[in-house]
Amino acid sequence: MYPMRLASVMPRLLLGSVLCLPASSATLMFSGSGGVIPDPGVFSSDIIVTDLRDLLSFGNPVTVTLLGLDHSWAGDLEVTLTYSGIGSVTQYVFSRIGAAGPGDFGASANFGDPTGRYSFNSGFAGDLWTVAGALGDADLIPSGDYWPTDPFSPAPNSLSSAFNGLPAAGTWTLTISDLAAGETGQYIAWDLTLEVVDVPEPATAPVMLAALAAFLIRLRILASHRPPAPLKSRGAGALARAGPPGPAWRDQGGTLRSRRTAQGPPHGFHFHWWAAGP
Ligand SMILES: [Ca+2]
Repeated sequence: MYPMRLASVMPRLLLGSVLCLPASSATLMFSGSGGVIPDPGVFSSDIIVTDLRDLLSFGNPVTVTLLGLDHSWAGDLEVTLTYSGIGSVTQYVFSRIGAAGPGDFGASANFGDPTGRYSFNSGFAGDLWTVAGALGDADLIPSGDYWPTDPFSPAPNSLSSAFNGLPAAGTWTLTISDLAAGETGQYIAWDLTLEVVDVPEPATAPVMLAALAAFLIRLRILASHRPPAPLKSRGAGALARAGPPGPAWRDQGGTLRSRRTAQGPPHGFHFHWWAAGP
């Protein structure tokens, strides 16, 4: 029937509506475990992501947050994030803050702000090297939003964009190394925040436009099919005298009805239904 045909193409109509929307993102947050950082030595923690969406292909979709980080010499530490899925990518979160080169012990300030939240994204405005460099060896680096850095440089690095376009699914590993004996620390946990594609990006527009064209063609074909003419009814007595409404009308069957008349009790008669066209 005509209404059912229209219903069958409604999902394609909705697909056409999606075409008009710009790309949008969704935020995923995951937590990994913490622990005591060996002195010297390496502590690592994995987060397994199974979400099937991809990271944004633009901007800075990756943020790392260290929770409860407490260490008595900031310049001892090196932190990296590694993605293992389709290939493997490793980026520095920070490394030996304040150290100008190998053998430099770096900033002596402490991690250990009571609020315990140090967050890193390449788009953040906080300069950890400048903040730590202005503090003494008994001072606490304040929690905050800082940009990530490579070894021996205070400049922002590409931690947050190096994974752009990759599938979120995979193993994300945080590695914290204490590179100098003496002065120790630990952290409680870490958070991984990922911005992923939530609807098709503009890059997929050609494919989606082809689907829209196919939908419009199908809609035009359906529009050329006029809906069936309404059924007409005629009593059996009238049929006996006049027949169907026309030569192209088909008998759709009859039903038994009853009618009360002024001359006597109710009596039954057949009611036939007719449809126009073949
Ligand atoms: Ca140490």
